[in-house]
Amino acid sequence: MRYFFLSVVALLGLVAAAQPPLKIHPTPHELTYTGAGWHDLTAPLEVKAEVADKRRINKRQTKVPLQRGGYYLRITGGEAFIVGYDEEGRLNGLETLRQITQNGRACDMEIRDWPDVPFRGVVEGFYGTPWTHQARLDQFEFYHRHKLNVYLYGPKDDPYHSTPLWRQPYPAKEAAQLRELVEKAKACGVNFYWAIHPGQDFRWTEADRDSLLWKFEAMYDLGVRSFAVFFDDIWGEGTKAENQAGLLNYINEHFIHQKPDVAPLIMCPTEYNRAWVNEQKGYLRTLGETLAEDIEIMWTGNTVVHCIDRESMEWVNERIRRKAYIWWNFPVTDYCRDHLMLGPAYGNGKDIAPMMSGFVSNPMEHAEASKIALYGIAEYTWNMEAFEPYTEWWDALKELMPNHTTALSTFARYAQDAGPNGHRFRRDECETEAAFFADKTNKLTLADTLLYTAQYCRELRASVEELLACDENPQLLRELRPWLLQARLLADYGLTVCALGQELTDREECDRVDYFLTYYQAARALKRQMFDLENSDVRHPLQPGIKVGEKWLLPTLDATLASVVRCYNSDSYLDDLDADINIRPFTLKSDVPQLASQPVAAKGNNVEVRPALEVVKWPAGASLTIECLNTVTLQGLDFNFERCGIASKLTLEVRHGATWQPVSLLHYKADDPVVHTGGELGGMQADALRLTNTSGQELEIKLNRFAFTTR
Ligand code: LOG
Repeated sequence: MRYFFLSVVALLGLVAAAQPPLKIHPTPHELTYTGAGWHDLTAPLEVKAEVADKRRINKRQTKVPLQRGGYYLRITGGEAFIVGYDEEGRLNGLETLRQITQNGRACDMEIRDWPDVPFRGVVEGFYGTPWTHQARLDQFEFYHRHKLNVYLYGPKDDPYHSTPLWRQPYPAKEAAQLRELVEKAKACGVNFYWAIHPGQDFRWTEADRDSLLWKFEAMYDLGVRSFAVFFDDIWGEGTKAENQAGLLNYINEHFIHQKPDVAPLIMCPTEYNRAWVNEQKGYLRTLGETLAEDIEIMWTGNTVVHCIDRESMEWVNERIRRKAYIWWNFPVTDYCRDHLMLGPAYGNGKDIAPMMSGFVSNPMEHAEASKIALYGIAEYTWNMEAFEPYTEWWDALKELMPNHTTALSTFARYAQDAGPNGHRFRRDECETEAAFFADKTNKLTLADTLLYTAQYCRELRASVEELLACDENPQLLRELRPWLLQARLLADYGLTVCALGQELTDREECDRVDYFLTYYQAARALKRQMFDLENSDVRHPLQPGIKVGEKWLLPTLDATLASVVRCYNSDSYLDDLDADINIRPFTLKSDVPQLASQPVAAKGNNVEVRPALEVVKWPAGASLTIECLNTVTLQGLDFNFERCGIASKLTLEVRHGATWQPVSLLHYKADDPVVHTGGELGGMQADALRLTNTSGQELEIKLNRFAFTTR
């Protein structure tokens, strides 16, 4: 009898062990199994879900964590009991229960759970095409499933959020959509914040103050109950700390506090990162001292795009006299639109939860693809200790494409980095392979390199084919498509480079036709196709190109090709082939630090420097130079630095041969910031162009556009 009993227990244990480990996302803080194992649910659990009575927590509720969003969940037999510390906690508990039972199974257990950071979510705060209405509705469901509770609406390119139309009401269609969004967010347990960005043309007058309040009232009527004011990326009058604080305190007192159901105000300062802080001016300290205590202050870290650690939190919190509300500029790609950021959300300190009041991520304009990072961010902000970036990353890919996860992961490993960019924010690409190749002690021979890279390229090629033809998650595939096409060419290029190398190593032994030159031409042709794709209509109009594998695979292949070609050249008396087959028609050089790594792109006859989004400080005497690979004939040139009257402060010169020749600059109208060139430019031959700040003073500009056309 006893033996029988033991074996039943052992069997039950086995059954329990045979179950896949339970994955609840984000990972709960405390989970205890109290029963023998998992069992099929023959009937739905009987669920009782309540909110704790905070004045007198009753006996059944004693285990609820006393924290915003916290909940206690118990499953016993056919019953589930949930108590939330608040309504949010109750919803969180219900979501956990849904995840536990989603496969029609249950197990007796007890969970005590709460978020590490009270406010977690997303700030739609990027430049470029705002998310669609449908994408936003869908995001809120995703946030609900991942216990994210904040969404800040602040797309820079919504004219009613920013200049020029922030004073105007939304047209009927947009208003109706916003109303629907607010309702949907509420149903999903997400606080919908509506942000205004008035600082570009704000006049510190009562009239403008009232316009702002009036707009908030109008948004309140649409259902909005949470508000924010953003003062980022502006200059001049609008940036004064005293004025900003005065205005916000006024709004706080006369609007926020007047409504019984409105959340605390959030503001984004002008000096929103440490690199821009001018200690003498004391902007941050003034905000810290004068801004009402209950107004939250956003912060992006040590630079615009940066990971956050303890030291940087201490630094800012001391100045603003409150816990910073983190605006993390990841996975946003508006400053590197030719790249995707599909990698894990690694890099932030795991010991800083108590030092922040909120943490929101600024995503890519690709809403579906952004979920890869958001998945990890949800985990990080809920349970920092348990956060494993690569595990969450895999789980995210699996949620997005359950049937093609491996293919998606292979592609995503080459689409993680931002490429060279003004913010100098870089991410890993194929970290294990890259480290293996970089480790000199591995003594990789050319044959090894060819063997490994051919393998990687085959895998990439196969993954891309699988993704291009699959019908899972069409929205994601629409977003990824230009980069998938580029990855296919990259993989083909890699395989061609490997064939070329193989040809070289085989040469001596065989007497068959030598295909070296054929493969060499094929490699060039693939480079040409990659270049053409970047300049084709597949790309987004604002995108300077379409880049994948740019950090590790492509340079590795280029280096392999170069060494193979040099080797061929050295023992061949027939040819002297070019070892660098990259097509770089224009390159940019600058001693303006913020512009030094700004890319320049050519599409047909149009050449354009990638816009920089933030305010650029251009030192006196510093220049921006564009070198042309081949001499070009200029047709026209214009630029917009968002500064009226700036033409007289800059000098444009064109070089042909050894001499620099000046070109006149002018505005067509006094109130139009666009700078045009004089008639002499058309027809000029150029090897290089140079624009210099000859005003004798530092200039603050916005690189909205710098473009020229050739004949
Ligand atoms: C903007 C933001 C933009 C981001 C990344 C903040 C506070 N403001 O440089 O709209 O998406 O950087 O490019 C910003 O980050 N300006």
